[in-house]
Amino acid sequence: DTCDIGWSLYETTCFNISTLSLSWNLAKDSCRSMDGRLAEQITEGKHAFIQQLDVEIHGTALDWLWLGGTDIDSEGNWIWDDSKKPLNLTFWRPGEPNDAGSEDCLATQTGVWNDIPCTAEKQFVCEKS
Ligand code: 2F8
Ligand code: CA
Repeated sequence: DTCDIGWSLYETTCFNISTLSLSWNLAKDSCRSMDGRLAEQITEGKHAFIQQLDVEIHGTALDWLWLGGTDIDSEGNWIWDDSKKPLNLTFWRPGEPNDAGSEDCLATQTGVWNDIPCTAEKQFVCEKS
């Protein structure tokens, strides 16, 4: 198996970390426009792979990266947007998710998750088979 240029293979899935920073909704659209989706159904292995890719690209200049989770439809009920499945395994930083202000979209940084405002403009992780 191989991936397009700029995408990296983990198991049977190709991953890309965007150079653009976009709101969560536009990030979702961007992944879909590439026949992918925001990364979701995160396993231990996928989580570790994304973290490693982030460090390869950004070194220590890390910021939150969008993943495909949201509780925008029902506060506190986190789902993967594309598959509509509930989050199974989670990597919340202690104290998260806290909906501080209003935070309904899932982001990852240095191996932990946080809910942040969906309007924040962040780089994002797309995946495609
Ligand atoms: O203390 C945790 C808290 O820190 C920030 O809010 C002050 C984060 N907000 C953003 O990164 C936009 C919260 O998501 C986080 O819970
Ligand atoms: Ca938060």
